[in-house]
Parts: sequence; C-alpha cells; structure tokens
Amino acid sequence: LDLENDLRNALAQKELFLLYQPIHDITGTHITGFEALMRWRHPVRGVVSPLEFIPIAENSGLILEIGAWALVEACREASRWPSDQRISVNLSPAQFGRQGLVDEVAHALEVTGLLPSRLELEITESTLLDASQRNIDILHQLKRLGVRIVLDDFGTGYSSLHYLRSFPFDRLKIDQSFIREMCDSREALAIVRAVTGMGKSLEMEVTAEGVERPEQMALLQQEGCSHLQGFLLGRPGPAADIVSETANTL
Ligand code: G
Ligand code: G
Ligand code: MN
Ligand code: NA
Repeated sequence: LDLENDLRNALAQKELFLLYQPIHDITGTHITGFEALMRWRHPVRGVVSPLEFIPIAENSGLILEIGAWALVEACREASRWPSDQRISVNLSPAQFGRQGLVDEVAHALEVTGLLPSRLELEITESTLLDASQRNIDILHQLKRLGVRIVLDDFGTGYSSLHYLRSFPFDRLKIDQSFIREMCDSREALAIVRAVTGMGKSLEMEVTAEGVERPEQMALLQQEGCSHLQGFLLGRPGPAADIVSETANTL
C-alpha cells in the first residue's frame, strides 16, 4: 500500500521515465525501431522494475493515467527520430479494457504529430483475455488509425494460435523463453521454426526477443526470422543516446 501511495505521486513528481531498447533487422546492422520500457525512480528504493509496479498500477487503476502518459511521452520522443524508426509501446490489460483507448491513441498521435505507421502497440494474450468480438473490434479500430499491432510474448499463452486466426497482427514477438533455449532444446527450436514459418505465411514480421548470444542470432538468421531484440544487440537506454545510435546505422 505504501508503494501504491508513492506511485500515486510518481507521475507528478516526474519519477517515471522511459528507456528505449533497439530492435534490429535480421542482419543486426540496422535499427528499425525501439521498444519503450518504463522505469520508476523511487526516491528511497531507487529504480523499481515494471514487474513490480505495473501490477500495483493495474490494481489501483493508476495504470490509466500512467499508460496515457507513457503513450504520449514515447510518441513525442519518436517524433524527433529519423522517420524510418518505429516506436513500440506496451499496453496493459486495464488500458486495453478501457473505453476510450482508441481516442487516447489518436490523441497521442495528434499532439505529437507522429506518423501513425511509426507507432506499434504491443499487446499480450493476457491483455486481450480472449478473442472476443469486442476486443477484435478495438484492434480493428486501432488499425484504422494507421498504427501497427504487435502480439507480444508470443507462445506463452494457451491460445496463441487462436489469435492468429482472429486478427491480422503486423508483428509477432517470440517470447524470450524460446530464444533462451533454442540452442539446447530441439523442442524450443522447433517452435521458433514453426512461428517464423507461420509469420511468413501470414505476412507478419517476426521479432525474436531476448537475443543474448551470437549462436542464437546465427540460428535465427538461418530460420528466417525478420527482426532481433536483446542484450546482444542493445540494452534499454535513455532517449538521449538514440540519435547517435541510429546515426551509426544509417
Ligand atoms: O523492461 P523490463 O524487462 O524490466 O520489463 C518488464 C515487463 O514490464 C515486461 O513484461 C514489459 O512488457 C513490461 N513493461 C515495461 N514497460 C511497460 C509499459 O510502459 N507499460 C506496460 N503495460 N508494461 C510495461
Ligand atoms: O514482456 P516484454 O517483451 O515487453 O518485456 C521486454 C523485457 O525484456 C524488457 O524488460 C527488457 O528489459 C527485457 N529484455 C530485453 N532484452 C533482453 C535480453 O536479451 N535478455 C533478458 N534477460 N531480458 C531482456
Ligand atoms: Mn514488449
Ligand atoms: Na515480450
């Protein structure tokens, strides 16, 4: 409850901030965009992970305010980048379930002037809860704004395949757990192979998350994955580093 009270003040106190992790093309030589990852600089505890404070934000309803802030902040930042760079923003279940999400996204684009096609919204299966008609309608409305929709942590839910039939996602992100094991586990590798194959057939980009070792990168190139994200290619970092990072690859 302490932390919840502190979180209530965090926005006003400007204690929340975003880090940006690069997403590379499959060669690892070009950055195609960044994922915005939230952090909380707590005055006493230091930097708190979203794994700790997002659930608190969800339960208290604070996520609506925090999520709206993150969306505008990330779009504003990206509007300063080279125009071939995309920004990915994670949406939490409460944000997705809320009336007015579509207006909120439209507002963020409007006030920042970001081209809609440069914004990607990352949604997990647990965010969607189910492929209900209401949820599918919201995804279509978002898509009509011109933004891209990404299915995050793909493979960890129990109905992943069902979602692919329900909605044309622009990108799938293979969950880190598969990448971590793909060099040692035939099963993990088989799943990575199957997901990249499906992505191709369905004309969805496929990003491997959590790429930490050169052997993983080589294997992902061989399997025909389209994008790479992970500590091997770049850690989440402050916005100030980005202009120079992207400049190196252009
Ligand atoms: O950056 P890190 O790996 O610590 O993030 C941990 C988790 O927090 C991930 O699941 C990530 O998706 C989630 N997360 C990070 N930033 C945000 C955000 O801005 N909004 C939401 N809803 N989740 C976030
Ligand atoms: O759930 P989501 O995919 O949004 O979470 C992304 C999280 O994964 C971020 O918190 C980010 O810090 C973390 N992450 C990104 N790359 C790596 C990596 O190579 N290894 C590990 N262990 N975590 C990573
Ligand atoms: Mn994500
Ligand atoms: Na993910």
